Amino acid sequence: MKTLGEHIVDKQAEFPDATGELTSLLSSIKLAAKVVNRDINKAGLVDIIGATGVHNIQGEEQQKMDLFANEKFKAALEARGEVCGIASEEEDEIIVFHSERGRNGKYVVLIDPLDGSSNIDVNVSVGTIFSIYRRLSARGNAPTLEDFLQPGRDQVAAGYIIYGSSTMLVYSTGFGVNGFTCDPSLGVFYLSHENMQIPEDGRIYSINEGNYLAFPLGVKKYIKYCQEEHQESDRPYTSRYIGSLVSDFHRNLLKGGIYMYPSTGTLKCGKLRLLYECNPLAFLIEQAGGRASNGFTRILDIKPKEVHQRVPFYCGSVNMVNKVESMIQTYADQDKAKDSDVS
Ligand code: AHM
Ligand code: MG
Repeated sequence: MKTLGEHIVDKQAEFPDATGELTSLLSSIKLAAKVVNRDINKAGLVDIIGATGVHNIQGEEQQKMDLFANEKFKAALEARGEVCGIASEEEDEIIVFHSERGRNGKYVVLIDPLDGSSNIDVNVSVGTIFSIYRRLSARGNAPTLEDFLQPGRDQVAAGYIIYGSSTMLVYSTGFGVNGFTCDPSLGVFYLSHENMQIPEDGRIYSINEGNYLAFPLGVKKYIKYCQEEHQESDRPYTSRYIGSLVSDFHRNLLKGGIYMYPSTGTLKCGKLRLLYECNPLAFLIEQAGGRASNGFTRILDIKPKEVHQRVPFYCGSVNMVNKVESMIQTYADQDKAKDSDVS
C-alpha cells in the first residue's frame, strides 16, 4: 500500500515546476498529527483532559488539548521554513514567523488545531482542520493580514485529521480527495480511501436541533422535509449529529448527507469559522463532488473580512445542499420581516 509520504512525493512529480515546498509543508502537518494523535490516545491516563479556565477571543473556554495541539502544529509549521505565518482558532491574532527562513516562507496556514475538543473528555472523535494559501505579499517580508483573508477558492490545499476509532488524514491539493489511515503499530499513514466522492444524494442530516426554534424558516421547513417519509425507502431521513465537525463531515462524505450550522438567535452568523473550519471543508467537499453554501453564496466565493469570522454552513451532497438553499431563499423575506418585528 502507498504511504502518505510516497503519495505526496508522487503528486509533486506530476508538476514539473513544483519546488517541494508544499510537499515538505504537508509532511510537517503529518508529523504534528502523529504527535497529537499519540497524546489524545492517552486521554484519561494523563492530565490532558478538561478545560484550562482560559477563554479564547471568541469567548470559548480552551481545553488543555486545544492548547497542546496548537503548540505542536505551530512548532511543526515553523520548523521547516515553508510557512511565513499562521492563523489559528486558538490565537487571537495571526502569528508571524519572524526568523529569516520564516519570512521567506511561501505559504500561510489557517488551522483549527483540535476541533470539537470537549468531546475528548467523553472519548468521542475529534479532528484537526487545515487550509493552505500561497502568500500574496512578497517573500522576505512578514506576512500581512491580506495573506490570510483570501477567498476559499484560492486555497492551494486543505485537509483534516480525524482522531477516531482509527486515525485518518484526508487532504486535497485541488486534484481530488484522498484519505490515509494510520497504522498505529508503525505510525505510518497508508492510502486507504482513493479519490473520495460524496454521493449526489444522501439520507443523513446533521444539525443541532436543540436550536430549532431560532433557525431560519427555510431550515425549519427543510428539517420537516427530512422527517417526512421518502419514496425511495418509505422512511424519513436519518438524523446523526456527533457535535464534532470533522466526524460529522467525514461520515457524510463517505455515506452521503448534509451538515448544517445555521444562524441561531444568539449566533447571527452561526457558530463555525469561515477561514479554518468552513473553507477547508468546502474545498474538500467540492473536490469530492459535493457543495458548500451559506444559504445564499458558495462558501469558497466569500471574501473574508476578519480571521475569526463566522458563517452559516450547509455542506454535503449536492442535491441536499441545493434543496436546503432553495428553501432558505424562498423564506428569506419572512425571516427578515420577523427580525424587523423583533427589533
Ligand atoms: P469548537 O471549534 O469550539 O470545537 O466548536 C466547533 C464545534 C464543531 O466541531 C461542532 O460541529 C460544533 O462546534 C458543535 O456545536 P454545538 O454544540 O453548538 O452543536
Ligand atoms: Mg473549531
